[in-house]
Amino acid sequence: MGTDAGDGYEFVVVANRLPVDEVTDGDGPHRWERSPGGLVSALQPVVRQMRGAWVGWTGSAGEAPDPFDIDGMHLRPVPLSAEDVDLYYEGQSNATIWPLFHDLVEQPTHRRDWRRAYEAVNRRFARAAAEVAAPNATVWVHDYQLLLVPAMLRELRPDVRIGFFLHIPFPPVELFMQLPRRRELLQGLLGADLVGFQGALAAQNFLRLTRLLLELGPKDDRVEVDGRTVVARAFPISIDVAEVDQLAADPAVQQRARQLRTELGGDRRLLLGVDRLDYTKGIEQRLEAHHDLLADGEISNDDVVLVQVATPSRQRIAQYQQLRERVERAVGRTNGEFGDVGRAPVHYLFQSFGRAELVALYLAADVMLVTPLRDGMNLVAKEFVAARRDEQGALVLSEFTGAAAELDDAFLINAHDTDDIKRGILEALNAESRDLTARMHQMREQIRAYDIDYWARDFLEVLGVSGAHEAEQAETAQP
Ligand code: ADQ
Repeated sequence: MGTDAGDGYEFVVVANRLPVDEVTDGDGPHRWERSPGGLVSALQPVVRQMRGAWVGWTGSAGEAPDPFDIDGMHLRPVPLSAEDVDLYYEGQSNATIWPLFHDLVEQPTHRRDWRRAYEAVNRRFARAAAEVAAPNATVWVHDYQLLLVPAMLRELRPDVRIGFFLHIPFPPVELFMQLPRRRELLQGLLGADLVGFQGALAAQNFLRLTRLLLELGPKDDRVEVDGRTVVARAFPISIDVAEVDQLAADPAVQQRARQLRTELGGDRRLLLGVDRLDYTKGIEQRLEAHHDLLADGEISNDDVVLVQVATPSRQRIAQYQQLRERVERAVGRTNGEFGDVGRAPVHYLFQSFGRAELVALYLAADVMLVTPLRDGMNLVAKEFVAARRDEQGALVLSEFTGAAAELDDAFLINAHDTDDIKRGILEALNAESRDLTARMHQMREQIRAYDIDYWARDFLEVLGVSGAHEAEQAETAQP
């Protein structure tokens, strides 16, 4: 495979970001490295086996580099100007659709120029996909930045099979109705043959809207549009369980976990939060619950420490800057009120960590706090479970995550109710080791059976891609 093959590629993934990061070592030339993460490692074997391509943005504004091949994938960069990044990405995607699809946890902004840019950029992605796809190829489009792509692509290339997967929640009907140009968005998705969601409720919301807004007649898990059938179903995403499990078995990682515990105060119980710094993740609610437990005397700084890791995210958007300030104030307040010299109740780390360090933190934790106000799935919860080969550790998990539907042996809480978060934390801290083992055992069975490979295979099989399964098996069998 060189650059764009004359007859195109049989399998094409379309996502806002390409599966690579640009790295520069000192003054040397830049190069591309495959991005870490379950989605990329799940799709790569399929892409490779099926002579596949990936269409997406490099993450840097300006001209796009020429198409290139890496790790058996053909990459087709789509350019975004600085203005596109402002309007399409930070505007319409992350300040309109993101908050609205997360149940208005923050107020969305509606702007005509953002919508226009969103449409123009979606068209650019659809054209790029149309150019690289072979006759009758399969194209798999991802996520809320590209809701219009399926219909645009179908118009350009009626021969291809189109799948779409939404990684975030799909809102209830009455919230979706608030969106300007709501019909176009729905019609955009209906360009696909298969629309996948994280949960069954999301698929139902979507199908109900086709009746309300477009007077179609959805039935069971499908709806007829222009003589075609569109299927809408849940495909709960997962993680590369084996990768996390292997890291957790590594003696160096286990040693690091012990070291972390000692550094944090030896005998203190460790509460852990790991999130992108996003207002959907319920970080403030978690900090408030922890503060109140200290204030009520239910826990003490001598016995319990909270480590909150927050990855910097979308830092140019005002709501994210304000969130960061509020979180830092809350941490300062708790540490000021309840800290001792040399011993803080909260360790706050505004940084991104490598996989091994993350797994060491999961292993060191007594209680993992996952308290989003709304979350499509939440992979951190699944990573924590995958890391706990010792079948110890407790997971406090918000009912408003997709993960709660599968991990119902967690300590489930209502993240909108501080008292309920407090209850969950205390129950988790006071649970007997036998109870924790039973719960963790169940949750580990669940995620081992339904890992990221299962997810990709299931979606592609329903989409009618033969060979996806074999591709993964062949990949696993390789030495
Ligand atoms: P996100 O909102 O980004 O994903 P999540 O599912 O929790 O949320 O995934 C975050 C990932 O980033 C995890 O793999 C985690 O390990 C990593 N991470 C978090 N903090 C980190 C840190 N400080 N350092 C290094 N890595 C860190 C969106 C949706 C989710 C859905 C996923 C996948 O919002 O609901 O689960 O897509 O579909």
